[in-house]
This record gives sequence, structure tokens and C-alpha cells, in this order.
Amino acid sequence: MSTILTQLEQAKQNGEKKFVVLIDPDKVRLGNMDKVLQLAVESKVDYFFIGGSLIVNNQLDECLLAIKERCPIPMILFPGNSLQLSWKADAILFLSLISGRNADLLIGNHVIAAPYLRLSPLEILPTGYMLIDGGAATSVLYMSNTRPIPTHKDDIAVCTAMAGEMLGLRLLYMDAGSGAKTPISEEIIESVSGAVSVPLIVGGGIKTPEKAAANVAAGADIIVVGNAIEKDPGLVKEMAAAVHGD
Ligand code: 1GP
Repeated sequence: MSTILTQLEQAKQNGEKKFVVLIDPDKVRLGNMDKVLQLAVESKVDYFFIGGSLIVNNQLDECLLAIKERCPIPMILFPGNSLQLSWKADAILFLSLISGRNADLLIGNHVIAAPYLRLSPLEILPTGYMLIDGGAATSVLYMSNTRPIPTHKDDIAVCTAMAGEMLGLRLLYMDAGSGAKTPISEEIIESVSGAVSVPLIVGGGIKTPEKAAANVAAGADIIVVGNAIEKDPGLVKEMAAAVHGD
């Protein structure tokens, strides 16, 4: 069976785009999950990212189990910190926050998590995580204690992405943060995607299928949407179709 990383690399080679729905275990009501999961399966959502900047309830394991029981879409942990780990997911974005200069988020938390992850069955996805200014004080900015890359500084984003790739990171994730006012511009996506060859994930503040389609046209390989689908689960179908080019 191919790994998720191989699937993403092959999809990029073949020009196939992937659509990810972000599920925040704090926000889902487990009782209401059936509808969202059914829509996700029907719409051919490729993966779920599971995580949030804070998880204040104790629902991570419960949330993963509930999804696994109901649908076959692979679940990838998108941890806000090293407490958000679980063996019940399929893989984990092993995120290094390369746009910031917070040593704990570049390597410190990874050292703490490494022995746990080595024992776990999770597939590890080494990911360079780049925060781009989205015009709002998002949770991730406050929690990470870092400054995002200014939105018009394409050159900084490009050099950061190139350095991440040279360090051996296998995926790059440009994020304007959940609930960003302004999603990442097509210009910066185009500049970064032209400079690296690893799959490029883009998310944060994407509210319309048109913006999702514009991002993939600009070179994003994987689109992540959370908030907009939490608010209107029916949007999942149009978003997935826009990303997949259906
Ligand atoms: C956040 O990229 C994700 O890390 C998704 O953001 O919730 O704004 O869609 P939204």
C-alpha cells in the first residue's frame, strides 16, 4: 500500500490536486458528524487534517475514532503542540515552523515528540510550515509567538521555502491561519510553487470555490479548508470539485 507521502508526490507529478478538510476537535459536535462525513465521502475529500491551535476538551482520540468508524478518508494530525498526538490517526504533519524564529517550534517540540512517534504506527510527514500574514490576529500567531511573512514579500517566502526543501522537508504548508481575513494571494503561491518541487499545501481563510480553484491554478497542490466548511458543510462539494477540476 502506498504511503500518504508517495500519494502526494505522485499526484503532484501527475498534476492531480488534493482537497483537505480541517477538523478542529474542539469545534466538532460528535453527534453532528455523520452529515459532514457523508458529504466528505460523496465529494471525494482526499484527507482530513485534525487539529487546532488549542485543544481544550478531551476529544482528540474520541474524534479520531468517531471518524474512523464512519468513513475511510485518511486522517492526518495537524498538531498545534506536542500534546496533540494520538496513535489513532494515520499520519502526522511533523511541522517545523520555518517562517518563525521560535526554536521550540523549529526543533524543540520535535525532540520531545520523537520517541513517542518512533513507537507509534503514524506515518511521519516532514513539513515546512510557513505562516503568511492574513490580516488577522489568528490563534496560531499568538500561540506560536512568531511573526508571519508579510503578504507582499514574495522573495522572503520563496527563500524560506527553498531553504526548507534544501533541509530535506518533504512538504511545504503555506498558511494564513485559520479564519484569516485575507487568504494567501495567487502571486505568492505562484512564486513559491515555481521555486520548489515538493508538494505545496495552501490554507487559511479560503471561503469560496473560486479562490480554491485560483490557488490550484497558481500552483498549490493541496488545498485546506476549515472554517468555511464548519459554517456551511454543504460547501464541501463545490470546494472539492473546484480543487479536483471536476
Ligand atoms: C488553518 O489552513 C487552515 O490552518 C484552514 O484555515 O479554517 O480559515 O479554512 P480556515
